[in-house]
Amino acid sequence: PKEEDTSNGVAPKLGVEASIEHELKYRVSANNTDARPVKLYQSVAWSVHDRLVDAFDQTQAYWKEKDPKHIYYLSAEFLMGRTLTNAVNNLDLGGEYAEALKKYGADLETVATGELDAALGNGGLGRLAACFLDSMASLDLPGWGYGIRYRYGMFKQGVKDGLQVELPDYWLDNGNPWEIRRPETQFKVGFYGSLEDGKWVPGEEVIAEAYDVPIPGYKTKTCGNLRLWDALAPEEFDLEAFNAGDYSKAVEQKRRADGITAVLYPNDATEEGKELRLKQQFFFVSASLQDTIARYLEQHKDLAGLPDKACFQMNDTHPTIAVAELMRLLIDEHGLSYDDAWAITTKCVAYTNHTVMPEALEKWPVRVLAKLLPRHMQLIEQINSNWLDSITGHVTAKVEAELAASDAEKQKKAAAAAEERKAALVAAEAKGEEALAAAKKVVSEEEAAEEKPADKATLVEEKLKTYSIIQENQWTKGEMLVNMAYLAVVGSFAVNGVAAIHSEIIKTDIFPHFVEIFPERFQNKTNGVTLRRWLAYCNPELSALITEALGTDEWVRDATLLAKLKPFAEDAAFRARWREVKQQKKKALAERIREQTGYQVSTEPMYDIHVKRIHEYKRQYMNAISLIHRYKVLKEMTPEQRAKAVPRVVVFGGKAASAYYMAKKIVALILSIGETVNNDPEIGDLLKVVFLPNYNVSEAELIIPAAEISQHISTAGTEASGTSNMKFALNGALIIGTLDGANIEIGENTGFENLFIFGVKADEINKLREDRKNFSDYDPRYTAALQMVSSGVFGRPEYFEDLVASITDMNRGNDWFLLANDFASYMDAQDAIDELYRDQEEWTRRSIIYTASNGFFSSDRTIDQYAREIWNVQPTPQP
Ligand code: 26M
Repeated sequence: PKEEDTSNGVAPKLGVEASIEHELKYRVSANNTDARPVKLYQSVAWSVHDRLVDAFDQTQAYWKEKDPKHIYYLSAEFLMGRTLTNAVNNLDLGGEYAEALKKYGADLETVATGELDAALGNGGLGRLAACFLDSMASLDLPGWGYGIRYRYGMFKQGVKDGLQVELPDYWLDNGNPWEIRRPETQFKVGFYGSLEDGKWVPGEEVIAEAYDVPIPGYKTKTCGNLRLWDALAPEEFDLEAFNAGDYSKAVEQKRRADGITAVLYPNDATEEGKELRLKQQFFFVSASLQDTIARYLEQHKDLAGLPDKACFQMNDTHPTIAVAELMRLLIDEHGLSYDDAWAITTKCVAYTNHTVMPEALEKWPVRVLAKLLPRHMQLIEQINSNWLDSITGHVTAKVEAELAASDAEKQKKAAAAAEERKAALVAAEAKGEEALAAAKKVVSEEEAAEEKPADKATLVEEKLKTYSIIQENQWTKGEMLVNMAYLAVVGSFAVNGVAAIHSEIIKTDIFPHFVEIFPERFQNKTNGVTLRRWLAYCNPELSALITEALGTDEWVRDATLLAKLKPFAEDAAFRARWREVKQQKKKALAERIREQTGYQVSTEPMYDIHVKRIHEYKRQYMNAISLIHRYKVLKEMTPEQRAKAVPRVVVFGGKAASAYYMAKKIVALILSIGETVNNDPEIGDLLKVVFLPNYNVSEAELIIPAAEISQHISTAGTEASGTSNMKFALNGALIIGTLDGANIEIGENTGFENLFIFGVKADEINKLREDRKNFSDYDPRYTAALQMVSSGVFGRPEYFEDLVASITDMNRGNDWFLLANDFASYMDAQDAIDELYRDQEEWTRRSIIYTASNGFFSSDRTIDQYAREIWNVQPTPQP
């Protein structure tokens, strides 16, 4: 064994080979002969862990000494996936570990599969946070993530009797080598209670205890931190209660604390409004802010300087209670005035919006907030009333301008109406007594109904309500709600969307009145993905080819270098090798499909992939309907025609939130279509429809490199950005998509002629929604396909009845996501795909162009923009 290893500036006591052996014997208690895959994984992981800890300690000590401004990324979700491959390669130890593992007849790739995914997130938002941590460390930016150490992450999806089933995610079962428990870092977090003489006396307290997850940068000495909080009862067994014989009270406290960090809410894009969820949010936010302030005060005596040392980025509204909690800590715990505290808070906090779906925008009932966090509710009221005061002048001027504009108009209208009435009376008088009396009645009714001159004060009051952070529930009159997005905008110095179109939509549709007041606050930061995980490590074969072509692997650090691949698209020999890699990845996916579903799929057909959370707005359902049509067409073909058809393997993956009724039916429909199509001997390899269960980060790493076409077909204006579209493009999969989210910017970078774009545009949606089609006007292919569902071709017609009604019945959904409007152009795009696939040279050429064109979507670029344009945080590498 090598005795010393100095890579990464770190010199662990044992070399790689010796350390694996050591961990295997002493930590995992296995010997070479019974080193089963999981045990081998654990030994390797612990060996890597030690190296990470060295890098971590050195970085954190360096940053403490230099005291640069830090970014704190507050997020209820971090969807990390597996760590081993990423850590080994970021530490640049891939070669050494591969070498050391030969002794066990193992390779890193296989050993890595012994790790369970850390799935502490739902989907796009959580995975984005994980990519950002990788980029922050890789750019040497002083930054920490702050979140929750859920004991159960995203549920495991199974399939039983053609339906999704949810199983618990025991991710910590085999221990977690990637975290370091910090029993010395604990903070009290209070809930409930009352205000006594203005001071909050919590009715319940829990302890937040830190766990640190080191985040190695790519080939840099920097190792960042993800600090996750666990909840403990104040004393695991409250001694007083125990001594007093109140055993059950002590147990109850422990149960309550455990509940806070027990499980991730599996809702992506629907707000549940559960008190426990708010408890989770406050729990991690309070601990994170207390922790930051405590560390700040170790080196500074005056909190006035906090904005020069700390920025809190709120990942969606989930951590928005930070605005109120930072105010409370500054005022109640550190003695600042309200105004000073507000000045500090609004220089420290920034907010990223990730969705425009109304049902996902968090609005907490005042009643719930006031009970759980009475002091915070009081502060929010004060923030709101100061905010409304500050804009009353603006709103009054606006009302006056509107009144003035409409005044002239109104006077003219009123005069004309008076003239008309006069004429009517004259005409009626000529007809006699009876007619005159009737006309007089009409006139007096009209006069009574005539618009009174508007009362300015009332108008101002009405308008002010639209700016208010606290609003009446539009469904449940009388219930007051705190609009968390509004609180976030008012409390932040920067607000951003996550793709160009989305950042415009939030300005025009979600926060237009805040844009009037703070136009400079609104920004765009188009999302990105880490090229380490999503190209270099998940697709080493393609990466090797890229590196060979470019003569350097610098593109892993500097994604703009990928552009240099473009000329290789014209090189037939290179294209052949590119195809060969894709073929290899398709083979691996086919193997996985067989393992997971039992279906045998050929590697010859086009691999068409649609993976993401299941949601009506993402329109997996429209894809399913198109496949029914494809099946029907294939069935109707003669054998000669079939011989010329372009075969496809269509793979779906994605979880439906457990309570999302329609999403679950969409999963069931896809499974049913697969069952029918895949077992139809007439169809054979011409079409396979596969639902791959339990789509997660690790499955994505296998699926994405195998894709030839990927689907991003949300109703225009609904998908904030999408990030898998970027991963697919970088792995050379072509895109079929709508003009939505980051698809647009991918089109701009790749050339729209290289994408299969279809469907209506975002600015046409509102009009189309008002003006819905009649079922009889639908495309006949669409109608026929739905008819097949209703008539039971795929079984269980009653079960699918609601699903069909949701897009055909005015009173039951009314096709809110406009499948009918886009179906024909979607089918045209599908035909164009088939046509292009016949020309494999042109297809491959485009595939290379995709990889070459999309370096922009590296999260390194995104994070660099956040650092410069929002955070004002500087790279601080160790010398
Ligand atoms: C709400 C209530 C309870 C539990 C969870 C939620 C919740 C969780 C996540 C609500 C919304 C959530 O996320 C919205 C989201 O994932 N947005 C996605 O963010 C990505 C990263 O910016 C974008 O790429 C996606 O387009 C966007 O849908």
